[in-house]
Amino acid sequence: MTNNKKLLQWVDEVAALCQPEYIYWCSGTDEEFKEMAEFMTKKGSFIKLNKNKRPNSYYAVSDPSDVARVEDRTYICSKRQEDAGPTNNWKDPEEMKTTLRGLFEGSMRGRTMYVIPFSMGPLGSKISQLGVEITDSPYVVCSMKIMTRMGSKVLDEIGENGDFVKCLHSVGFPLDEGKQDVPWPCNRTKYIVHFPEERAIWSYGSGYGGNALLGKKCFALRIASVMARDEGWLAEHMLIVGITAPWGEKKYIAAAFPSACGKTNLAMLTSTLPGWKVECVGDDIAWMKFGEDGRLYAINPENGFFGVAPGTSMKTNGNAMLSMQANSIFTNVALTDDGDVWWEGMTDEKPSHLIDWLRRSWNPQIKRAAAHPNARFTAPAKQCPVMDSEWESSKGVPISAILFGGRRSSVIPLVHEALSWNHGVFMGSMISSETTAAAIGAVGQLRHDPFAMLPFCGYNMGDYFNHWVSMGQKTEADKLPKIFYVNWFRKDENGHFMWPGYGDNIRVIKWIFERIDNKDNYKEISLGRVPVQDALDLTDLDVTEDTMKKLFTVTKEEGLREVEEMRKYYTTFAETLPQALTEQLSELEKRVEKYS
Ligand code: O2Y
Ligand code: MN
Repeated sequence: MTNNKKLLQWVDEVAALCQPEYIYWCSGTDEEFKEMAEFMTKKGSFIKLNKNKRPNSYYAVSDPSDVARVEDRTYICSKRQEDAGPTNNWKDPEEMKTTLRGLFEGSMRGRTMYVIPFSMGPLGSKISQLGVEITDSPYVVCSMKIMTRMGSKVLDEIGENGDFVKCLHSVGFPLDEGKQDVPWPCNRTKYIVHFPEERAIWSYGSGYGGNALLGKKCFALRIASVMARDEGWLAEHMLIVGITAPWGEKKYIAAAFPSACGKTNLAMLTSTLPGWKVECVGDDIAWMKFGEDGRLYAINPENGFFGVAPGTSMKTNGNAMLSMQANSIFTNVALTDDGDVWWEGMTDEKPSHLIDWLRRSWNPQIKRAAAHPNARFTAPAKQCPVMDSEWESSKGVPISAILFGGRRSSVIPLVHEALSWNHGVFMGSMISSETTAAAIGAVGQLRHDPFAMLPFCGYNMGDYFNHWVSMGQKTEADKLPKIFYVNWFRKDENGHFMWPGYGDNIRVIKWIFERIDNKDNYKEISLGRVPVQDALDLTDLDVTEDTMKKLFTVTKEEGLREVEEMRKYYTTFAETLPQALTEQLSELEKRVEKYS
């Protein structure tokens, strides 16, 4: 237990408001996970998977209305509306608290209230941060055990006087007299609310992923981005990997892609170039601080992966498949007749019979998908066969390059390098991606997603751009990571992808590795620096010279259209847009004229 007065008082306050039947302080042990999972199994919320196929692993399906993050119900309740900015939903914090108190009042009746102390990042690291999630969902407890370092050891770290981020969560389904529980309790009313000045999160009505596992998007991105702005560091939606060259030299890179652009695949890439190796530090979030040597050091604040299952296979991401062989939770995938899981894309041949995510009998003649497109696996990071030896380093890993990218079928080259830090910040602000079936809404529409942070920035995006510009002034230019923009998704005139992607992306990373060392193997085009002919290692790759040329072609019309689109988008940020970015836009326009 704890003597921390602030924590004890908060737990009392929440209990008085939510009126649970019991209060349980989570110890974070493996035994506790098993007991909790058995309890969920008895209740009908979990199905235990075949232990010979997936030991200590469980299957859950959500309510069909609770399947993804709810961006339109996500709020940044800073005191001033301008601090939330034009891209976030905002409400006055006091008004919002009144609404939320009304919803949370009695919301845990008949349930157990779990207190989960957790650390984002390795315990004891100066870059890590501590939080406590109070929840009425045992599914959240089991998932937080995988996704964070949690339990008694974190209470010790918080100590008698330590601070922590308050994360309050309720599924909003009280078990009043006579009311029957359901396998996936939730509420049609949903609120995912952040109070950045108070460093607090209140989440109501959803039990799913980013809405409920509050350490992830809510804390590690929305609240942490505010902490990072205030304290001079970066909390980013980025994977982190270590790249080892055949001669043994290693460099670390971080990369930001919007959701559904293959971040987990890049984080665990199996190289097709002999001697080149990729190892994983993290697949979704990076916290980066300057070290004493003036370089940026990154940690992965998470302890597990919450990855999209559909499309993941031994061919596309064998390391992810191996990470989830045991001790994992699967949500909204399909169940096989022998007690294992399956999803679209897992195998070439579909099983002859399944129970789909809506608990209906399924066979391959049925046209609808057996797994939900946003179905997830939750797996411990330490089970990934290619975790980097430094992935839990307290100091973090030194970052030599930052990659931005999106899903663009035209215009954006396979890779281009920024001409300066500010040009790199401009490239981050320029990220846009074509939507896929994994998200609600029309497919193939271009959505701006600056720094892949649009749904995750806890403050005004214009101020966020300023923060990035200011980070470039905190150290010497040659100590800053070099910045690149990649696009694996360019299509030809017949709509076919021109670049093979997956393991072959190492060829692009090899060029980036060489550019970090200032190898003179580039030329300048309008958008930035691209590889000169033959600088990309295409050994044993079946891509024609013509295709390679097309992968780097940006016509004058395309360039000018991009400039116009950015000029229009930038008006969103009005006077908060840094002058440095307006200048970068003018420079780009001049280069489009010059190079076309
Ligand atoms: O739909 C959700 O709740 C999950 S979203 C998610 C999960 C893991 C990593 N990234 C994301 C994302 O949307 O970027
Ligand atoms: Mn993500």
